[in-house]
Amino acid sequence: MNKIKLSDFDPQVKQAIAGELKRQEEGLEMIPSENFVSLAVLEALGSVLTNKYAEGFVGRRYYGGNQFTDIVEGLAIERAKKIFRCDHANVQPLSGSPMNQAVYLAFCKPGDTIMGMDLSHGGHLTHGAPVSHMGKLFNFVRYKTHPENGGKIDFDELLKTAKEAKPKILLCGYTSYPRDYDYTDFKRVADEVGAITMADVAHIGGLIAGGAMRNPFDYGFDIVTTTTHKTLRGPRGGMVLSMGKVGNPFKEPEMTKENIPTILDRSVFPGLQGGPHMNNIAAIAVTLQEAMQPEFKDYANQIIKNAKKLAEKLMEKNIKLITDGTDNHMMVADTMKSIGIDGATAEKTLEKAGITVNKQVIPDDPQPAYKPSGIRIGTPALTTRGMKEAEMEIIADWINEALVNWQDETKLSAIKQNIIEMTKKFPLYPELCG
Ligand code: DSN
Repeated sequence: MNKIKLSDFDPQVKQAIAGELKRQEEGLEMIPSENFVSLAVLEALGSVLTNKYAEGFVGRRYYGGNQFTDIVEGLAIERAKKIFRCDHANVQPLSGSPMNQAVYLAFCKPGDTIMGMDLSHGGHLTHGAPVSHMGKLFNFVRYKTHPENGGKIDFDELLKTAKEAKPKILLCGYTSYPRDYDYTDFKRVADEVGAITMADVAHIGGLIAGGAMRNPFDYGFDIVTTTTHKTLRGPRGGMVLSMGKVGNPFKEPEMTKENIPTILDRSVFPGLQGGPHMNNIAAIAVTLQEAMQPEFKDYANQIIKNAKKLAEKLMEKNIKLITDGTDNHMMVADTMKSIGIDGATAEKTLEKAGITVNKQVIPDDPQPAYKPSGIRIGTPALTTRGMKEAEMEIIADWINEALVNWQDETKLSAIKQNIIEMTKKFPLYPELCG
């Protein structure tokens, strides 16, 4: 076995990791789907649990030697159930896409209909974008929002479409939508057409866990999926949460609503995945323990306060935001309309100034996806560093100044220097530096 330290054995990888740590330390991370995990989460992720095969479920594995993996997976499941107030949690999905795929494949046959939000209006690739495998396998019927009307969904229209389409699953959830959903209306429509209700809260899972946004289970939803690495602030992973009776996953259950948890378990394994990543599941257990602490509530609420302040200040500077504001942790800015530059140029410009965002399509974007009209901006990672409204006001100034002066390299470098100074006051991992 190689017993040499990473720095001696593979300095190239060691240096790349050090470079990434410095980049994270010295920049403003404002991609809404990114965050910084704690050292406890990193410790679990880098643990010997990565060595273990654990195909199967707690107490029912296909391999021996799983007494400790059973402990960590059991803890993750119980904590997830408590936080999200549901009957069952499957914590094995490797990330966001497989977690959603596991749900579709559990209840739908090829060609069956699922309704989800249009990609350019905020839906995710796995919500049926035609370029995704899911979009090809199933008949996705996409609904849209009214971005100039506060981003609302017209539920009379949705009901009419649902009656015609007869979806097996009515899915709500988003990846670039700055508003909350009306779960009551979704449930009403789903009940009228006999569809399963599914909410993909990948982005806002941490906001729900911290009580800062509503929990779809409180509105009678059947299934909720969430990633663990966004606002929930854990390792990369996914969870499928559900209501119903948990049965033996090795026995094929009847296709009833009551059996949803067992049907989902079987869909994740052996349906879709093999061995779960147990080091990741241990890190998810730690993440959920963190999410149960009282300070996590403050964190979740502060993310939204920061986003609202940032949105308000950007709009004051005439930066056009889709739906004119935000209810959650993110905003989508139409840089084409506001400054006359596309999202790819805006993303590059901000990167030169030390701010990381991502280019983003806006509803019914006339621009191509690789050069869309906007950018997506979020506050979870900066909130983890301890930044509050006062910092958001300064950052709004820098974002605006950088975008307006996108061709002025001197100005962009000056902003970057200011950002490096600011970030020193909000150290990320002091224990890992120096
Ligand atoms: N890539 C994630 C995001 O940035 O929102 C979704 O998969």
